[in-house]
Amino acid sequence: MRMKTVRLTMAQALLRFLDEQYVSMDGVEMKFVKGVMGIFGHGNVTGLGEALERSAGSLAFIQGKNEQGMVHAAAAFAKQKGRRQIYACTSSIGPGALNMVTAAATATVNRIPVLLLPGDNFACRQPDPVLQQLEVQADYTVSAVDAFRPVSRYFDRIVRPEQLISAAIQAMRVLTDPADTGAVTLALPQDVQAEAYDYPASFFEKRVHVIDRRPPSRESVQRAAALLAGKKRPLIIAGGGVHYADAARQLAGFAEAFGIPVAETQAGKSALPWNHPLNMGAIGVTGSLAANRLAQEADVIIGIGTRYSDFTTSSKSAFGDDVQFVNLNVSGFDSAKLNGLQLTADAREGLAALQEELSANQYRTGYGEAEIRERKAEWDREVDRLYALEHADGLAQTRALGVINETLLPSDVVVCAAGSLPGDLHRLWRSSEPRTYHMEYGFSCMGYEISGTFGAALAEPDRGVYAVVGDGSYLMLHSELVTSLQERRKITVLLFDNHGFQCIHNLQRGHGSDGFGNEFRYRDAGTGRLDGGFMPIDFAAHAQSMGAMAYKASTAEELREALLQAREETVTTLIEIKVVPGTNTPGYESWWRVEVPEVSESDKVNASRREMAEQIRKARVL
Ligand SMILES: Cc1ncc(C[n+]2csc(CCOP(=O)(O)OP(=O)(O)O)c2C)c(N)n1
Ligand SMILES: [Mg+2]
Repeated sequence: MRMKTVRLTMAQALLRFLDEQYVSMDGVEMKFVKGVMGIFGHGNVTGLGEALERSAGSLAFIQGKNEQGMVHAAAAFAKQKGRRQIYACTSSIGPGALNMVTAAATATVNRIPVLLLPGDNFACRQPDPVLQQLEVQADYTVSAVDAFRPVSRYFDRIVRPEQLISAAIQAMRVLTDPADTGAVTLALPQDVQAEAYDYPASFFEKRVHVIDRRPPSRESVQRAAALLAGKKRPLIIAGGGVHYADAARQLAGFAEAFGIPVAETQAGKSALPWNHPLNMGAIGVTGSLAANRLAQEADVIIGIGTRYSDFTTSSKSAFGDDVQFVNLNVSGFDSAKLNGLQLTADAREGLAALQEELSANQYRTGYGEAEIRERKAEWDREVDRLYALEHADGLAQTRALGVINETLLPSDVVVCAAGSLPGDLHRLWRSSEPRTYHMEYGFSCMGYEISGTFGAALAEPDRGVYAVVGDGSYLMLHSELVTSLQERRKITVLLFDNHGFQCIHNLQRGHGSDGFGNEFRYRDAGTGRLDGGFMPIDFAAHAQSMGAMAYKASTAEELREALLQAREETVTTLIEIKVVPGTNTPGYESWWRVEVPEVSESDKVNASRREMAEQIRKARVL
């Protein structure tokens, strides 16, 4: 009997395959690929472009405006969907492809699935060099697309149409793997996209990929419980894995069962509501005083679904000398960090098993009756103070955030990534529901904010979705704002205008500099440097010129009013918020290692170097 086949081009076959992929988690099935985002060029328009035009099945097409922004949007969509649905992204060759690399890395660092389909040079080589071909003279097998290798969890180049079969199946394996997911790149040479093949019909049958909940081993649970048995001051650090495993409720139950305080990373924030009695708030460089002090005093840290970035560990200075770590993580790579006891498992499964074991052992912490309550109350008062802060020169950033927090609905989603706002939001934002705090802080990639907000809005048609973005990030990449208008998918952009890259300006001045090259000032004719007056940039007019609604606010009252108006708007809306530079939150007993010169003409730099050396002595290396 002859195998049934379907004659399609490689690009047509790829789309037909993608349209038949489903995931299932806890018995709930979901279509995996929602659609394709793309920008066409000669490297994909007649291949994948033709397939999208004529045979995309149920896959939606969204036109990107900048390849980086488009991939950020796709990643944010997947993140907001709990990694259970994606958009694929197609680009041309050369610059179009390379524009996706930064966003590919952002997705991979954050463990978010995105499928990238960059066009590639002709496999047949007949027209070489095709327009935009990188001619690598020493190794002709290398093309621009090889730049995706280090930022991809899976990379493949389809130089014959039948290679698609194994590549597509491997791509799906990685995209749906809870531990190993990230960017998956299938490089598609222009000629091969258009080449036909008799694909087996079974390749296009519906496939359901089960996202397994990896259970912990009996032995590792017992060892973790034994380690915890003698510990009196445990602290839980909740990371993004809590959200991806839908383990927020399990986490609350676990913490409550034993009275263990919880601190949240950027990715873990909103796992517990802000006013949960055991939620001590943010941990690390951008942490709260309550969480950072408890971390210093902890005898054991229970890390759940965290990568332990330097921002979480305050460059490994957040903890006391004798602390031990129990690391519950679905990724063995992460559970091995900080010399911890490795409890490699799904967060929900691991928490359930550990809770059972600790209950059987009648585990108790040594925290005093009122201790946790008082520390939390002290921090809440500090947030209240910063939310109410009045400033002689105008609106303080922390006050603006207070107004926004009080005015937004509890179900609204805030999206942010870089600048001073992630630190302020981590410390101050009061989230009431899981997944309403969408922070990209694995790569902290400027440009994610507006693109990501558009992607999150695609995933959340029934909620308000807000970009919280600095003027610097806005200037760097705002192109998908136009796509949000095109798709009639409203986003609200809260643009904080503080005249520059102010978090870096702060960082610089905190390490011996007088300030250099970070503010949006004119070049001064006298000094020859960028220390003239601030540049007046009308962000509201800029957004309006693209078709958005726009408001301006420079007082708390104007901001509240603008937010209420913006809520009523049906199209993408920007609020330009003028804040006083440098009115972001300070650090709370934390340290971030930034390397200061060993020799300098400046006494301030030399003093900063000595301080750094002192801090390094106190930090752990392991
Ligand atoms: C793509 C990218 N380039 C550079 C940086 C380094 N960086 C981090 S924050 C920042 C300045 C951000 O300025 P703005 O968005 O205005 O925020 P502010 O700090 O003023 O609140 C820079 C340059 C980065 N994170 N991402
Ligand atoms: Mg700024």
